[in-house]
Amino acid sequence: MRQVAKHHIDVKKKNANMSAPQVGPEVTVLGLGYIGLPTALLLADAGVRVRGVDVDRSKLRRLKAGRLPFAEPGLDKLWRRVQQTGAFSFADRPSPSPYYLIAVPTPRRHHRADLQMVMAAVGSIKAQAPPRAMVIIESTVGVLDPVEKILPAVKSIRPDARLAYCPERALPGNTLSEMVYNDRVIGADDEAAGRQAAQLYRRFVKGKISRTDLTTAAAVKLLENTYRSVNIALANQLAQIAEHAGFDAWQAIELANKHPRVNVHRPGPGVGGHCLPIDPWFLAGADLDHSSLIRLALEINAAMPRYVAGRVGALAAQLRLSSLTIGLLGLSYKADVDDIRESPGLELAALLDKRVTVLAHDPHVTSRPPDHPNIRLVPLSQLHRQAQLVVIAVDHQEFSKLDWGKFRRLKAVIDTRQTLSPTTVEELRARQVVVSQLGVPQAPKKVPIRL
Ligand code: SAJ
Repeated sequence: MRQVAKHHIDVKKKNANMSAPQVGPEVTVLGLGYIGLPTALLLADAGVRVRGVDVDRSKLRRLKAGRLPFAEPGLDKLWRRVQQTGAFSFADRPSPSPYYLIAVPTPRRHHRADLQMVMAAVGSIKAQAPPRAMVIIESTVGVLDPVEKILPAVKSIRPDARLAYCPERALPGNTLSEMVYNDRVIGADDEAAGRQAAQLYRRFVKGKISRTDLTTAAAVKLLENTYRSVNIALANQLAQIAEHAGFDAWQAIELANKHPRVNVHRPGPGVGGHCLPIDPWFLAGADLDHSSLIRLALEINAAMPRYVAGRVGALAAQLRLSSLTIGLLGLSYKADVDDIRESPGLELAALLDKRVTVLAHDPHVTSRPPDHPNIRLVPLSQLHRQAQLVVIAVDHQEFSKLDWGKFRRLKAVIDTRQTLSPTTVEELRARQVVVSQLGVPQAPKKVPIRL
């Protein structure tokens, strides 16, 4: 801590001394996305001079005009505060810096992380990295990638360049708070590199910073999301068993979770986002022969949108609904975010009969998703007028407060997220609306849960 504080004072002195030679930003952040931008702003807010670099010029123009490219609680306020300090600047290429922090996407290619963008970012530093430059990777990569691929690339910049792997672990929707208060794991190829990276993170991280080697750091990150993926797969299987065996999976999970060593996650219409459907592959891909559990969990979760689509078809047939208009509540991949990447709701819409019109409403999503011709993004009032069957795909807070009396043509509701309260279910059934809840048998036992 002391060392960090001293460094901070030194920097201030340097800035005050107008005759000192012009030095570059302390940190260059490459990739101004969901992770890079908040990290850059937190560093700048902590008094570090930061240059944000992105290859997407339209994003840079947007930022320069003072507009954020995505929504995240607290980001707007932080952004406005940092703008006033002048500590954050932008460019489309890096300049000399003691620290380069890389947070670019790593999409999945077959069973591995596609490192193209990481390698391009590392390559872009090559011409101007100063002695002992520190390269920190936050992007999620395969468990073997830091040692096998990234370290050689960093050492080719210059032999004394240092690498640290500090995987991002913040939850979208709570990113800023988690970036500050969560514990961090830093992997490095030597003691000095680990220490140097930890000094930087200490500027804004209030959680514990643990240091380890590069491969363990990658394994920790992937294990966390794999644990979640496997756990959700268990919940999704339980939901299906429950429907056949005649018990309420949500109640069963809630009661099981009272046990001090049990933490079963929640079932749903699928597992979306840019992490959970992908990251387990980056662990399994290192040894496909010994990762059958991980791969099976991915399969179970990936099959959930089809399971829900089957329910839509069955209900439509049961109710003899022809020229079906479905209301889809929720397009984002999870509650209270605007991100539609790998969204189970979109997958579900794509699986429905092409003759079905899907009227989608999501208070967080404002533009129609590309490549989904059968989806129309509409205001809630249109669902009120037209939807015969409504699928709740996301448990946005707004959906727990809906006035179901306004849905005039409603014949059935499929709730995949346990969003409807028992009272609402009763009211809907009293109106002869069929209510189907994922993980709940059609005629559940009438014994209320007593906790
Ligand atoms: N989901 C369920 N049931 C649950 C929990 C989640 O079906 O009980 C679904 C969600 O609805 C969503 C998907 O899983 O479709 C993923 O959501 P999430 O909230 O589990 O995770 P992400 O992808 O938003 O963020 C995860 C986080 N990882 C962990 O909590 C271990 C986050 O901390 C990571 O930084 C992020 O992945 C990442 O970037 O890797």
